[in-house]
Amino acid sequence: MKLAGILLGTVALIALTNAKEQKKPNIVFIFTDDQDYQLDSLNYMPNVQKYLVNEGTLYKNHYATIAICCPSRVGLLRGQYAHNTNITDVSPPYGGYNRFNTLKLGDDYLPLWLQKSGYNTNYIGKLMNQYSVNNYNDPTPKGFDYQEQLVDPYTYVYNTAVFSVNGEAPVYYKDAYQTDIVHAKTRAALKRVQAQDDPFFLWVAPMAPHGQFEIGDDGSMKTSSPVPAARHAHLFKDVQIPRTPHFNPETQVKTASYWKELEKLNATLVEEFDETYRNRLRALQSVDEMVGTIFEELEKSGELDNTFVIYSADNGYHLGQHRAFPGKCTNMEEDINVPFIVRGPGVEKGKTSELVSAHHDLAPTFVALADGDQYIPSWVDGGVIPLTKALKNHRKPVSKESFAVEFWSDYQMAENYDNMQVKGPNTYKTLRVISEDYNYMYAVWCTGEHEFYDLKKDPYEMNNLYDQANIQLVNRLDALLIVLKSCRAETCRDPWRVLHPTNKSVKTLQDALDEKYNAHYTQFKTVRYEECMGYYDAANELPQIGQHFTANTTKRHNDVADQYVLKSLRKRSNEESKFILPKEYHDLFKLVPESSKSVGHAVPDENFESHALPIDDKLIQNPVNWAEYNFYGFGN
Ligand SMILES: *[C@@H]1O[C@H](CO)[C@@H](O)[C@H](O)[C@H]1NC(C)=O
Ligand SMILES: *[C@@H]1O[C@H](CO)[C@@H](O)[C@H](O)[C@H]1NC(C)=O
Ligand SMILES: *[C@@H]1O[C@H](CO)[C@@H](O)[C@H](O)[C@H]1NC(C)=O
Ligand SMILES: CC(=O)N[C@H]1CO[C@H](CO)[C@@H](O)[C@@H]1O
Repeated sequence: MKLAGILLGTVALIALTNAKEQKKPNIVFIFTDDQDYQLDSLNYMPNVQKYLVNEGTLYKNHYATIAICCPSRVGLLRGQYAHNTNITDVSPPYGGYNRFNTLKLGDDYLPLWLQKSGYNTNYIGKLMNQYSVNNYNDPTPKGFDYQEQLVDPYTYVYNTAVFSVNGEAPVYYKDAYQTDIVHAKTRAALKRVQAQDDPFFLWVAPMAPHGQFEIGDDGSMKTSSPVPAARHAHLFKDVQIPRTPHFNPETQVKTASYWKELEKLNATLVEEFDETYRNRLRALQSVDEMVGTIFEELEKSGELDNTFVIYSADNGYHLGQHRAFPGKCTNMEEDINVPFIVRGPGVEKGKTSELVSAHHDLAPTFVALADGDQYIPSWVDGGVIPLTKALKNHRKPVSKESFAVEFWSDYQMAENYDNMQVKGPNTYKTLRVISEDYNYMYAVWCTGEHEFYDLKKDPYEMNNLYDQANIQLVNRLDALLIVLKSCRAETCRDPWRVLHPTNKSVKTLQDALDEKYNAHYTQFKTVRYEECMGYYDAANELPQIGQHFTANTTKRHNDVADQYVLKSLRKRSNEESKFILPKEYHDLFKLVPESSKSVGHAVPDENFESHALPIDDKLIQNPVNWAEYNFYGFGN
């Protein structure tokens, strides 16, 4: 008895000592807005290269499963697909901060799970659309020990930095460059959290390289190129958008309704797009400097070796590929494949990984790093990305090689070009399957049109093989899409369990292609929409899991009713495309003054917070429905 007691005591003591020595790792998450992976933006970021790519692992196959800000961010915060959060747009009624709260999504999400895991949680920068001067404390976002968010309608104005700190009335920083304030706040946050005992989670979300928001003298709202800090405005004069085969092609090879009417871009537009591309790279320089500061601070405090630093973006971006005007929201690689770089204890250095992962995997992965698996609700769709050896055998791994990408919209959002927002429906389900042996993109549009690209042979999506592809392959892809477009929790991580309930060894497309399953795959209904809708109604998106069997058939389905496409094509008239902000609202907007001189010459010093000024109370007291005037019409 006595001996056992002593032994137990010793074990407890050893456990205690170990716990003290092995402080849980810190997590710093750098998250940009609209940054591409495909168009080489990372190559223009020397600190990202030096501290992250060279010292960590670059994951080439990491994806956003919906290519627009609010739905992507909420999906990430919750570890879910958009079809499970039902935040499918940037603004009301199908998206935005108010809906996020009405649906109670902020009552059970990443920051709360990390707090339960013992973390001091911090947020700096853009949280999500419609978090504004009117609802910043209605409610204050839950789960953050310290938070400093950008507020609308100033979020996308580079030279007007307006933040709410811990749910207090917003303040602004006169004549300051927004990314530099995010930078200065990040430096201050690192000093603050490193002085504490608890491990910390710091999410830094600069708005760059998102487009700039502007109100014309007549009250018209529009976006334009990002505005670089003054010190970076001269850079990259000779740089151009990569002239890949799908950049503004001579013939339009993408034939789905969304694409087929796009005209070849003239030289003036191409030059404008190139300048936007350069301004994106310039705006990213301030982010890159901040990355440098983050590593210097971590090094100084001795925390670097016990910190995971992760870099990503909410969604990608395209400029001119397949003749598209600048923007996001499509299912092509430029919009969905995002930067994902990880450095930290146990992460391989200087490595490039082909592992497939998606944004809904990040929350469970961060919580696994924080040793808090028990706080991950069972409804979470994502799995744990094997960033380290310790995470390799996690009992909830990521989906092995496949995921779905989805979108719901009635029109294209061409940024900077309001009058080009004319094409009808942008509602689709896309399947991506990526392994060493194959790399497929398969899409079903609400119009009934299909796309199928073999990205191993055709990385630029130039050759839609849907009509020629082996029907046995198409069968499998469509069946897999049935599951992933409606999956929840476990079925998102292992969709094959739904398709092969009695054979657990079918784990990949390769396994399922075995010809002994040919008959099996004739039994499935095919993915289709009842009609083109701009939001998620489950009854419109067929078939649902559980009702996916039909009479045997091997037909290819391409029931594009041209008539139907035309019926739902919603051209914006010129009149409709001009949204004029009434003068009284424009005057409210001007209550935070524009900078009076050129800004962005240097990152502010440590005393910058003493320059914060309160915003006029009239702004807070007069709610404006900015969405009504097209504030979010560019995917802001
Ligand atoms: C280029 O195309 C745009 C959009 O169609 C048009 O507004 C513009 O006038 C064209 N410019 C030239 C020089 O043709
Ligand atoms: C189960 O699937 C595996 C992998 O495709 C296959 O080798 C095996 O024969 C299947 N078993 C049955 C009973 O169909
Ligand atoms: C998603 O939200 C819309 C609009 O509020 C609603 O009509 C729809 O039924 C919801 N979808 C699901 C699957 O709950
Ligand atoms: C739903 C249905 O009728 N399924 C049948 C399709 O054909 C296979 C054999 O070819 C049968 O086993 C299924 O029952």
